[in-house]
Amino acid sequence: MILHPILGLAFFLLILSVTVQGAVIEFNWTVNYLRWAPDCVDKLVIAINEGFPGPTINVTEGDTIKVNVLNKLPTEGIVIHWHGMHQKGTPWADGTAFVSQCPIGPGEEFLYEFVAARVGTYFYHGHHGMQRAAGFYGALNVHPRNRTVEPFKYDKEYTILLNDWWHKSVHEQEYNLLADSFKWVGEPQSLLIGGRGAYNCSKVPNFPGASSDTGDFVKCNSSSPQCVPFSITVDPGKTYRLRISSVASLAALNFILEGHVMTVVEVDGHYVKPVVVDNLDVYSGESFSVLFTADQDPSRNYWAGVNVRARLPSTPTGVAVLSYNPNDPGMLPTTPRPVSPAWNDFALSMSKAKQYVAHPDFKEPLPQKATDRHLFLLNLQNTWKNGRRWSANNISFVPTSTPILAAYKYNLMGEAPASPPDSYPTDYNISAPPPFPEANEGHAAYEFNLGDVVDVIIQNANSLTASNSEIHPWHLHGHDFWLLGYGNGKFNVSTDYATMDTSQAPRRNTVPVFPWGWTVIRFVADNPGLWPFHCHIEPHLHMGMGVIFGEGLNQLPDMPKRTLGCGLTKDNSNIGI
Ligand SMILES: *[C@@H]1O[C@H](CO)[C@@H](O)[C@H](O)[C@H]1NC(C)=O
Ligand SMILES: *[C@@H]1O[C@H](CO)[C@@H](O)[C@H](O)[C@H]1NC(C)=O
Ligand SMILES: *[C@@H]1O[C@H](CO)[C@@H](O)[C@H](O)[C@H]1NC(C)=O
Ligand SMILES: *[C@@H]1O[C@H](CO)[C@@H](O)[C@H](O)[C@H]1NC(C)=O
Ligand SMILES: *[C@@H]1O[C@H](CO)[C@@H](O)[C@H](O)[C@H]1NC(C)=O
Ligand SMILES: *[C@@H]1O[C@H](CO)[C@@H](O)[C@H](O)[C@H]1NC(C)=O
Ligand SMILES: *[C@@H]1O[C@H](CO)[C@@H](O)[C@H](O)[C@H]1NC(C)=O
Ligand SMILES: *[C@@H]1O[C@H](CO)[C@@H](O)[C@H](O)[C@H]1NC(C)=O
Ligand SMILES: [Cu+2]
Repeated sequence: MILHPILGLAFFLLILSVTVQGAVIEFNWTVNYLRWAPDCVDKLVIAINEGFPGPTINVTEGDTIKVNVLNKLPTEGIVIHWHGMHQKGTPWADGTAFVSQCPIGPGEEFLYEFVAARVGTYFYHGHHGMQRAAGFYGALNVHPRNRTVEPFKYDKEYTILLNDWWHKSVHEQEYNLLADSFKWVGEPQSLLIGGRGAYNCSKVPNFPGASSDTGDFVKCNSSSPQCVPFSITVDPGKTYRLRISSVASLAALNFILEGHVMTVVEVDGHYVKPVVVDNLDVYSGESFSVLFTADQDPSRNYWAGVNVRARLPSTPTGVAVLSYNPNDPGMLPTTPRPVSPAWNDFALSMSKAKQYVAHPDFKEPLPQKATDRHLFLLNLQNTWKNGRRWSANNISFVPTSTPILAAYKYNLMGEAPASPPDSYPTDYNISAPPPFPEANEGHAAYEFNLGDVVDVIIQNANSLTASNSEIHPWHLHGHDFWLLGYGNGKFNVSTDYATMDTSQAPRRNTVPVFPWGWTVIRFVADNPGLWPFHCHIEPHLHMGMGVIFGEGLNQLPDMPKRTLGCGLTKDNSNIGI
């Protein structure tokens, strides 16, 4: 076709404008409980459109995502957080209960509408109480308009979510964690790949002759089609992209493809300098793309496996099948299940995490200096009456019944709350349990002006248990930050900046802090809104391990009325409508 030059130009501009605007992709979701047996044990899961895990969303960068959510849970409110989406101009659509909106009540509908601005591997999940741990999650892939711009090639892709799984109800877990008689959730019963695991039914009490009279009847059926291992089918010689995210409630996971090396090419939606690995640490909240080539003996199948690291594991390896056998794709390998590196080799954990740096062709310039402030956030485990909490700078986050975004937008915070502290006592000994372990409760935001460049130093410390410190993956809403570095011990501003090579700083939305160590991130406060920054471990967040960053507080966009109606926003005169 030969186009008239001017018409041709018009045609080109038309295409360009379509490209920039993107399409509107609409979904209608009904959220309800579903009896399901992800690991062969029958349980109630929070399902979307009667499916578990929730549907994978595939859109193209620049598309507008519209999700109509109908909450059919009989007695609970819900919200959906779009993990990794920046929500620029739509902070109300971030999907955090009592931060960005009122929960969607039983029987109510809600419309999320936002732009999937950046390419990458993401996911979505419930962000009210611990509903994510009840199975309320799914994958969200944002594809490039033109695949040839990606710095790698592959033939086909699979998307898999990794998760840990408990048989105890999430309500009981939530209650136990905050009760005066604190009770920990313990280690997971199973690990799921693609929503599937396999509990050993012989371990279920009284099975198979169990009766419900004792009240602890558990139905476990190892032949249930719901717990057939996920299968990744391959053609010999082809290259595959696996999009992997961890929606784990607690566990730090390690992913392995038996007999195959993987090349990590994307972390949290950003291309990284390719790294070849034998196994992959995946912390809750992180997303990776890895490439692998089906270059092994095609006469048999291989395991994909996932193990717990960073806590003494007591959960069997979760498995999927890497299948070269199109006739019987589920045929289980006869080889031993994959083994991961020692759970407590934290030096290895840190060196693995340090491997991921920005891809040289996709580096985004790092603001050279923090212009606003250095925020030192001390991770602390605290006592609370007879119970337990976690805190950041000694404040344990407790939301109120008024969404914080609305509270700032409509001046409902009441008496100006004391700003949370920027630091912690300089003589604090991070190697010893807190000498005065009480914390204070709070929900005030750290306030930033638009354009501020902020460095956050997340400082890990000993928990209440002697000689114990845990990994915490911290996730920032509304942004990607630059990851400046990791280190051991107490961060020293005058000496430790020099130890960090920031020339290839990757951008991320989630980053771990290692035991007794520190992690430094930098971000630009360029997104008017109220953005949680929190540990992605569900029980830790539930116990208060998070803060709120408030940006451009005098330029907050209007919130649709449907996000309001709880707490002080029940009174229309408060919000001027
Ligand atoms: C969603 O539901 C509305 C109202 O019933 C309907 O008009 C629309 O076509 C549906 N969209 C999709 C994608 O199913
Ligand atoms: C995609 O990008 C490649 C390389 O940049 C270019 O040659 C090709 O024309 C592009 N395709 C489209 C449909 O824009
Ligand atoms: C989305 O893409 C994944 C591969 O990454 C694929 O498995 C899935 O079927 C796709 N889902 C839809 C609804 O297109
Ligand atoms: C399952 O549990 C039973 C009872 O504890 C044990 O004898 C058996 O070896 C277990 N099977 C596997 C595959 O671990
Ligand atoms: C276990 O599941 C299989 C497959 O759905 C079914 O045929 C069988 O009846 C189930 N067993 C029990 C005890 O429910
Ligand atoms: C910090 O605590 C550790 C562990 O209790 C102890 O060995 C060390 O001496 C303490 N350091 C200081 C400076 O008090
Ligand atoms: C935390 O606050 C409590 C109660 O106000 C206080 O006793 C304790 O010293 C504080 N700890 C730190 C590390 O600031
Ligand atoms: C930081 O390191 C410098 C140089 O070694 C030292 O003088 C200073 O005391 C250290 N500061 C802290 C808070 O440890
Ligand atoms: Cu944590």
